[in-house]
Formats: sequence, structure tokens, C-alpha cells
Amino acid sequence: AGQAQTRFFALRREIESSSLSFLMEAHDGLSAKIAEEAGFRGIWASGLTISASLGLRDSNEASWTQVLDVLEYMSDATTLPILVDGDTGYGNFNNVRRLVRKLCERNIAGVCIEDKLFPKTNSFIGEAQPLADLDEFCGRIKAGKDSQTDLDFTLVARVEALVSGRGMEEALRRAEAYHRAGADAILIHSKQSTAEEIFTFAGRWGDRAPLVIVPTMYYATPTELFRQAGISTIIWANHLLRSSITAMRETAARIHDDQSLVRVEGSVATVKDIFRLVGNAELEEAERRYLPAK
Ligand code: SPV
Ligand code: MG
Repeated sequence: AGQAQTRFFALRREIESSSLSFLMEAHDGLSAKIAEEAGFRGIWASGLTISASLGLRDSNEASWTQVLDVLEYMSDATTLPILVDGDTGYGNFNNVRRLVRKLCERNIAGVCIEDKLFPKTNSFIGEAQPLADLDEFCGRIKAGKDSQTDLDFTLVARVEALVSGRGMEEALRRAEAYHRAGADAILIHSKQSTAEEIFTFAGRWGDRAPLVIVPTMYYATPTELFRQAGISTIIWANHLLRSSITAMRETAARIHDDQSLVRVEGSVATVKDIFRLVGNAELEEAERRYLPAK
């Protein structure tokens, strides 16, 4: 029998393959299972949604080891490769080194780091956020790549030049520098409501390295156009958390107003479904194997 494919290799294949790949956001063990159950082949461990699910802001309020703890639950809950939103790398090159080593230890397949400063601010807040110095950020990339303990670990470098209003030339200049520093892929981010600047960037970038995009703001663009533009990977960045907020809000309001469960019972997941999702059947089987017979 051949060796099972590692999760590191699985993510690398998604990102490097010529066909368009998709990563679904998850923020805890349960949402990771739901992404896997839906058929996704990889997970985006979003900084925004992990923070929000802890009741925190996307400003590095959760420490990097608290994020690591969440990632461990997510990794244990699924067989899927996880690309972690590593924000800015939580500091300088040295923090990135330690982050990458710990991610490899926990079987987390890749990390994305963005060219901003710690503590980061979410890209959709404010204008003209300061960017990291180009050479300093290249040092973070090199340090991360030099620290991976699995050959197939993926480091994605995220370019914030378009988001922070520095223009196309600066975005291309930075992407090229990050590629040369050793990044395995470039995440080109945009907060415009159309994908125009993404297509311009992709056309000029060509096939120098795989491109990853996050169409949260330009959501109406048909996926087929991204495929035609040669995009490698689309991240659906926050939609499990957002849908759960909507559902939880409706349920909480209904139970509060009705002082009764009658009108929600038919529309919420069953308790049995929870047992199934977390694998109670396996525990029952193990009990038969390991507990003394009654
Ligand atoms: C995240 O999901 O945390 C991201 C994507 O970094 S975005 O919120 O679009 O910056
Ligand atoms: Mg983020």
C-alpha cells in the first residue's frame, strides 16, 4: 500500500494545480467538519472569523498561541489541509520562524502572511493602512520558508498594495519581490466591488506564481471569469461564520419572544446530528472494544 498523502502535499496540489481550487472558511472544529462535509478540499482558517468567534476584533487581540489552539481543534476535526491566515506573522521574521515551526508540528499545511504591521487591522477598515517595508517583509517570507519542517508546507504572501491605495505598479513590484523571496503563491487582495483590478493584476502577472484571491467584496463576479483569468485558488473567507450569525440571531430572538421552543424545533439541527458530526458512533465502537463487557 502506498503512503497516505500528507495534508501538506494536498494543499500544495490544490494551489499549484492548473485547475481552479476553493478554500472554505472555518473557525473552529465544528465549522471545519461542516466545510469538509460539504465537499471542500481545503480550509481557510480566517483571522477575522476565528477572532470574531472568540468575541474579539481582527486586530491580533487573540494571541498567536490562542489561534494555534483553535487550529489544533480544527486540524483534529478534519482530514482536510488548512491554510492559516497568519495575519502579519505576529511580529518580525523571528516570530514567523516560530509560527511556521509550530504549524508544521500541528500538521497545518500552509500559512498566508500579509505585508502590514503588527498589530494588524482588517483590510476592510479605513483607508491607506501602512504597509510593511518591502525588504523587511521579504525577510519574513525567507525566514518562514527556511523554517518549514515539511518540504510541502506552503507559504502564501499577501499583497495589500491595492487595498491600501498604492496602485497597480506597487502591487506588481511587491508581488515580484515576494515571489523572488520564496513565496509559493501570491494572494492579491482587493476591496473594490468589481474584480477589474484583480483581472488587470492577473493579466500582468501571468503565470509567475499561483494567484489566490478573496472575492468577499467583488462577490458578484462569475467564478468562470476567475477560471479564465488563470486564478489558482479562491477563498470563500467568512461565510460559515456569517451564516451562523444570521441563524443564531433568528433562533435566539424566536425563543426569547416565544418563551417556547415549539417554533424553532423543526428548523434547527437535531441533537442526533450533533452526535453524528462529532463522531459518537466511533466512541460507541471503541467502548465495545475497550470497556469490560457488561
Ligand atoms: C480573513 O478572513 O481574516 C482575511 C480575509 O484575512 S479579509 O477579511 O478579506 O481580509
Ligand atoms: Mg485576516
